[in-house]
Amino acid sequence: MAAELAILERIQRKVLWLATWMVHWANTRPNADGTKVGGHQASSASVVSLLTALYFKALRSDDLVAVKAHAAPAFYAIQYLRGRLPAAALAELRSFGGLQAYPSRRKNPEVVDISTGSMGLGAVQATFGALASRYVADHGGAAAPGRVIVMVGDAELDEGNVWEALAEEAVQGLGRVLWIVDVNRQALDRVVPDARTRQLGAMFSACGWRVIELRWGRRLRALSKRPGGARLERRLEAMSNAEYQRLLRLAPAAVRKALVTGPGGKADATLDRLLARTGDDEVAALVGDLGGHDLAAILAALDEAETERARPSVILAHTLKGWGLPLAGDPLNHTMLLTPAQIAELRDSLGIAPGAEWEGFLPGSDEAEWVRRLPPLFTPPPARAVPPIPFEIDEAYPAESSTQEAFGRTLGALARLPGAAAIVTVSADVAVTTHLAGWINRKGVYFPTPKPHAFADLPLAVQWKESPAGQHIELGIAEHNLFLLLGALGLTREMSGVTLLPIGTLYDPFVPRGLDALYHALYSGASFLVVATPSGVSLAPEGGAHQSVITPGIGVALPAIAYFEPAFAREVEWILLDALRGLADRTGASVYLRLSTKPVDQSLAPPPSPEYRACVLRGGYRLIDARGEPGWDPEDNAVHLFAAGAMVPEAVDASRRLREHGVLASVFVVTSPDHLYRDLRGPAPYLETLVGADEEGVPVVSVLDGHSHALAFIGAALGVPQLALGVDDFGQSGARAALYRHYGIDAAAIVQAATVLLGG
Ligand SMILES: Cc1ncc(C[n+]2csc(CCOP(=O)(O)OP(=O)(O)O)c2C)c(N)n1
Ligand SMILES: [Mg+2]
Repeated sequence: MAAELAILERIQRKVLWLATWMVHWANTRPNADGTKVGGHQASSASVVSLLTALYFKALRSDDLVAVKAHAAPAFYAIQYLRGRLPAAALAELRSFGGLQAYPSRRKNPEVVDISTGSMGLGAVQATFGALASRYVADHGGAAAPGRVIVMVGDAELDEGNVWEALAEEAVQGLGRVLWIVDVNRQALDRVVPDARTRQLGAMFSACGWRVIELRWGRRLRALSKRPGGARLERRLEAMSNAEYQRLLRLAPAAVRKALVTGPGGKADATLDRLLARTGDDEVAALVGDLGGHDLAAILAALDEAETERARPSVILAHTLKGWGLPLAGDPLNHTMLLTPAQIAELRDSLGIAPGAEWEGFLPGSDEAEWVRRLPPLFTPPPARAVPPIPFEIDEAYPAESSTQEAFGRTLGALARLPGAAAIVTVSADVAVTTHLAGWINRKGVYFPTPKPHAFADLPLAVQWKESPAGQHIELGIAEHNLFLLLGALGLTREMSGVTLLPIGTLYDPFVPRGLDALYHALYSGASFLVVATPSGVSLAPEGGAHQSVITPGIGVALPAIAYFEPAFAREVEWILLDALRGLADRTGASVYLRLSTKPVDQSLAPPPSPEYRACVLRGGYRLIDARGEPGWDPEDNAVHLFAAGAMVPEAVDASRRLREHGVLASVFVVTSPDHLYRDLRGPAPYLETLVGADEEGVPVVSVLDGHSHALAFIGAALGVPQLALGVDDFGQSGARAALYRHYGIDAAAIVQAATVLLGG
C-alpha cells in the first residue's frame, strides 16, 4: 500500500506539473493578435489528487466521468499520461482545432465522455445518463454500464438546476452515480459563503444521497487522536471560510499566532500548548492538510462509495484551490497564472530538467509500469441495429385538425408498430396537454422500479401505469431537467451502442426557460426531438404567459437542430417520421417541431405526393400559384405571401381577397424557416428554386405566429421589398380573431401589407 501510494504521489506531481505547464505554454506561445488565452491553473490543481486517484487507480473500463469544467488542463494531462493524447495535443490547448478550454465531446470525443463548461449542466446531463442507461437495460438493451462519476466545483452547486435534478425521484435510486464535490471554498470572485459549505451535506442527504465527507488529511487526523488534539480541528472547523482562506495566505509564523488567538482576540492556551512542539512550517502545513489531497483517504472514500448501490453517493472533498502552487488559496486565483519565474521554480522543485517539460513517465519507470497495468479507460461499443421506423403510416386526420393533434395521432399510430420500441417520450408535467395520452396509454410510464397502479380500477382517460417497461418518462416541472434528460437519452448510442429515439414535449413558451440546457444538450452531441406545443398567440384565450413569441428566432438560431413549423396534419407526420429515421441512423439532425392548437381546414393542403413530401422536408412549397392567372404581371400586380404554420389559412384567405382587388398573390408555405435560411449559404438556395425565374422583383409579405424577424430574411435573399408580419409584442388573452387583428397578422393585415408594397 505504501509503495502504491508513493507511485500515485509521484504521478499526481506529474499531473500537477503538466496541467500548470500546459496553461503556461498556451499563454506564452506565439500569439498573433495578443488576445488573452487564459486557463485555470488553480482550479486544475485543486482536483489533481482526486483525478489521480480516479484515473490511476479507481476507474474501470465501463465507468463514465464528467470532469469539472475548469479542470480541463489536469484532465488532458491525465489523458496524455494514460496514452490517449500525444504531447503535441497538450501544446495546442485553446488553439484553433486543438483541445478545447473545457472538456467537449463535440470537439474531442476521443477523450471526453461528457461535455462540461456551463456550470451545473454537464453534471446533471451526466447524472441523467445513468438513468438513460438504466432505461436501456430495462428495455433489453446493453447491460447497465459501470459508474457515472461527476466532478463538480463547490460554487457550481449554486446553480439551481443542480437541485432541480437531484430532487427528481428517479435520480434517488441511481446507485451507480457518484458525485465528487471539490470543496475548495472558492468561487470565481468570492469565497463561498459559510452557510453554503455547511449546508451541502444536509442538502445531498435530503435528496436521498449517501454523503461521504473528506475533510482533513492524514496528519491533522493523527494530531486529533492525541490527547487534546482535536482542539485544532475544532478551531479550524468553527472558523468562517474567509478566515480559513486568510490563514492559507499568511506567513507560517503568523498562522500560529492567528490560530492560537481565537475569536475576540482571546488566547487559546490549550491550542498553544498543543502546537508548542510543532514548527511554524508544520503548523501552516497542518492548516492546509485537507482530505481531498490525501490519496489514501480519497481511495478509501471511493471504496466506501462503491459499497452503496441503493442510492447515489457524494464525496465532499475538501481541497485547496491552487494546491501545490504559489497561488494556493489566494481568493483571486481563479484566473491567475504563474509567472515565468514561478514556473521555473516549480519545475526545479519537481525535478524536471529544462527542456523536459513535456516528458511523460520514462519507459520502465515505476509510474510507466503502473499505468501499463491499469485497465483501459472507457471506449464506446459499436452501435447496434435499430428497429426500423416506417416511411409512412397513412393515418387518417379529421377535416379540421391542429398540428398538435396530428402529432398525438401520428405517435399513437406509431405506437402500434415495432419501430416504436426505440422511442422514449419525456415531458416535464405536461404529457397529457401536449397530446401524449394515447402514446402513454399504450406504452406506459417508465420508472426504474415497479410502482402500484393506484387508479387501475377507475375509468380514467389516461392510464398512468408506472413500471420499468414503460416508454414515457415524466419529470417534475423543470425544463432544464427535460432538456438534459433528452441530452442523456440522445447519447445512449454513443455511450452504449443502443440507440434511443427520444421525443420531449413541452409548451413552446417554456423553451426559453430551459434554453441553456437545450443548447448544452445539443452541444454535447445528443440527438433528439423537441415537440413544442401550444405555440404563439393562436392559443388565444389562455393568455400572454403561455403564448410564445420569440421561439421561431430561437429555432432558426440554434445549431444542430432543425426547426419545423408545419401547417397541415400530414406534414407533421412526414416531418416526425423523417426525423425519427434520421435519428435512428444518425443521418439527420435533432428536430424542433413548433406546433399549434389552432384547428386548420385540411382541405387547403395539397394532395399527398412524393414531391409535396420532399418540399415539406426541404423547408417549404408553393400552395397557390398565381402565375397562371389571367393578367398576372410580375412588374405590376403580383405579390408573394410566405406563411408558416397556423398562419397559412390567413394567407390563403388574403390571396383570395387580393384577387378581388386585382392583385395576384402566390402563397408559399414555409415548413422550416430554419432550413430556408441555412440553405441560403449553399450553392443553390432552395428559396430560389421555390420562386421562379419569371418572378423577379415580385415583393414579399411574410407572416407567422411568432416574432416577424424569423422570416424577415426572405426579401433580402430574393432581392425584393418585403413586409414581415408577426407577433412582435407580448401575447394576451382574447379571441383568436381579435388577437390576429391586434398583432396585425390576419388576412386584412396581409392584404394591407401587400397593397402597400404594390404602391397602394
Ligand atoms: C453558467 C455559468 N455561469 C458562470 C460561469 C463562469 N464561471 C466559471 S468558473 C466559475 C466559478 C466556479 O467555482 P467552483 O465551481 O467552485 O469551481 P472551482 O472553485 O473549482 O474553480 C464561474 C462563475 C460558468 N462557467 N457557467
Ligand atoms: Mg470552488
